[in-house]
Amino acid sequence: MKSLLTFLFSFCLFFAAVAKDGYELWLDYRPLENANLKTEVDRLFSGVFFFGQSPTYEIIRKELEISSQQMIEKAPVFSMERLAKTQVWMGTREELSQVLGLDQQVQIRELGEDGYWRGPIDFQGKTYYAIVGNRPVGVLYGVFDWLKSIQTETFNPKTEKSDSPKVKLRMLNHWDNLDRTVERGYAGFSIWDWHKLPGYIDPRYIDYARANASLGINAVSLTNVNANARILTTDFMKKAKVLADLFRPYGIKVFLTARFSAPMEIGGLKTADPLDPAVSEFWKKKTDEMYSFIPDFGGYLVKANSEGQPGPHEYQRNHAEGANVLADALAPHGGILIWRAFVYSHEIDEDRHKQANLEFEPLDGKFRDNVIIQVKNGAIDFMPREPFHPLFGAVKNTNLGMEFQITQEYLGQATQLVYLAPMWEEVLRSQTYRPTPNSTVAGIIDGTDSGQKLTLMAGVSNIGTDRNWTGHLFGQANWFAFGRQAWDPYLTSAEVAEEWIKMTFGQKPEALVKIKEIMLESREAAVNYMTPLGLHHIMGRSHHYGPAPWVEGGRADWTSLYYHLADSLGIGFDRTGSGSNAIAQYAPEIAKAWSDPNQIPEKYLLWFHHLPWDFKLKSGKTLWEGIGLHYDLGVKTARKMEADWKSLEADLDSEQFDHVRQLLAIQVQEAEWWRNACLLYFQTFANRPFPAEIEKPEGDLEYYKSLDFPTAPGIRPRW
Ligand code: BDP
Repeated sequence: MKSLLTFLFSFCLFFAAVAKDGYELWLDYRPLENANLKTEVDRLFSGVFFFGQSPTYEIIRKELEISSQQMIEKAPVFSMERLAKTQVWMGTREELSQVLGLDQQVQIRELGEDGYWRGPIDFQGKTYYAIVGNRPVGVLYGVFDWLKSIQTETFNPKTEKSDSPKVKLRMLNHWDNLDRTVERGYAGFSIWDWHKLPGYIDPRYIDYARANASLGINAVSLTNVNANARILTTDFMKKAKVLADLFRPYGIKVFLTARFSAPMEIGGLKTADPLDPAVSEFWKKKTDEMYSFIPDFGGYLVKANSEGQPGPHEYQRNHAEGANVLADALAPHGGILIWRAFVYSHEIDEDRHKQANLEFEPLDGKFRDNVIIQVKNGAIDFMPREPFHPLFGAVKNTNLGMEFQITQEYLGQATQLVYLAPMWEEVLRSQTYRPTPNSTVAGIIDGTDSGQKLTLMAGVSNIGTDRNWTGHLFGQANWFAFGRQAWDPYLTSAEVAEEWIKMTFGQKPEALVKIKEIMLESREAAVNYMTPLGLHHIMGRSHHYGPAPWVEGGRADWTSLYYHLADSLGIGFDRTGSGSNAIAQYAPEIAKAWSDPNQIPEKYLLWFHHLPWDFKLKSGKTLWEGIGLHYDLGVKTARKMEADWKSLEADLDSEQFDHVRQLLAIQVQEAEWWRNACLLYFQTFANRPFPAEIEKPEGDLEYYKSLDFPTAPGIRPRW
């Protein structure tokens, strides 16, 4: 018995050493196989010299230790002296000023506070490889980029590279509750263990910071936008301070969500009216206290007057009045107030699509300079496909930030492989025609078109306590891609995918090609089997898992019928001039083209138009047939993704392979479920046979309607 246990134990140990459980993320440095590269890396790691001192340099040292051991099975050598035996130089521009030419100093200065330069420097007859930033964190970003180039085998010691982020705040928004449940979280519980803080520091906090820094993510909001005022009490500030102290050397600032009614809930006031002097005094004192614990506190993120959250409307004040009182409290400390534009109310008799613009356009220019309005990518709610939010381009004197959702609330949660970067790329590249004819969403949020200085890209986190952080291994690709696109919104989803694949699975060319294909087709597949041709918001009630186009009753804007409006004549939401006219919130060029069902890109057709079932699509098929063909194509693509993955068994780590294989089998079933349920349901209105080319949905509608998911994850406890 004993020997069996010993055997099992050593087997587990052995297995743990070889199998990949995903914990290392994209920082799982692999042994270098390319001999020349290995020799070069060996040489460079044999003498690394830091020109200054900083806690951030300690982090770099650790990263070099880990990567060197894993890539060349040797510890790096840190030189004590800048010349002898030294190969690599690291430091800030100022620290290296004696060895940098004047031109080079100017060039590096222009890269700004987070930029870096890396490349060869000739000095006194010898060539050194240098990584230089304007601040230590710039050096850290340069080092991560350098290590990435080694991992992806693109490193060339003879060439220079410089880079700097295009967006100032690259931020994760955690929707984590203080009891560790995570709203719309599909990867376990919150990684913030508030109960054990401030005394206990979970090593995960460091690994989390390291992963973010490797992407250039420099801000995190720790708590749910459906906020709990308790986070602003002294006890919780002490806890948050521990995290802020840990994250600081990684260049990451902490933000917290502020509940608008906090002055009443934790301040003992009778009102939260933003124009009441006692309320502004509350926010001022609270904020001063916060900065006494966290001197570089980032600021607050606020959801107000949305989905039942308190806000200024309770006091007949507008969003600017509400935001400014918090912004004024933050301003003396250099803090930023992020106020969300995700506002809508079922009590307002207006298409939900229009409500944010109706509220915010008239307030243009009324927000303080340190306010950023954080706008979701689309006007409804992170649907598998939405046209870009019409607020982008509609205001001139207001800072606008982007909010993407990394957690896959509406895109397969944690059972589906859906690579989200193509969706973000689509949004970022959308032409807004305002403020200039060539303006794009990316140009507005990075300031090139809008001129705004305070820029932000936020992503709702998909991180939890699951061993692999994101539930689905490919959820990591979405965290990675978000960070990369926040750094540079002009990167393509294909190049980002390639980086992530090489860093996660290694260099095997066939695997690279196939995995990239799987990733790049995954989002369109999901749109096809969930909500093709502009359909939206037809998922399960409250948990949002799976299809439920039949949801009706209760709050209208939380039903499916509100959005698809299917009847015996046709389907779709008329948002043109003959309907809600939400289309008029876009630039006239867009409004004009999209008002015509024959000109609008078909991917947005039913988003803006209610059309007869026999409407002719560009393919010559009727709308009813087209809907069927899209659903069917989605299922077929999901099956192809599964088959392609299975063909890679020999090239991949067995644990990674099997994890994704099982989930892809679920994804295929879920794709079939979406197709069958939606087509059977819509057929009750269309009253037409299914197109001959598609697989007939099996089961009957009653079966799909009867499905119930009481244990579906990610729902707010109070729902
Ligand atoms: C929706 C989610 C809800 C969030 C809300 C928000 O279903 O849980 O609270 O967005 O962004 O997508 O505030």
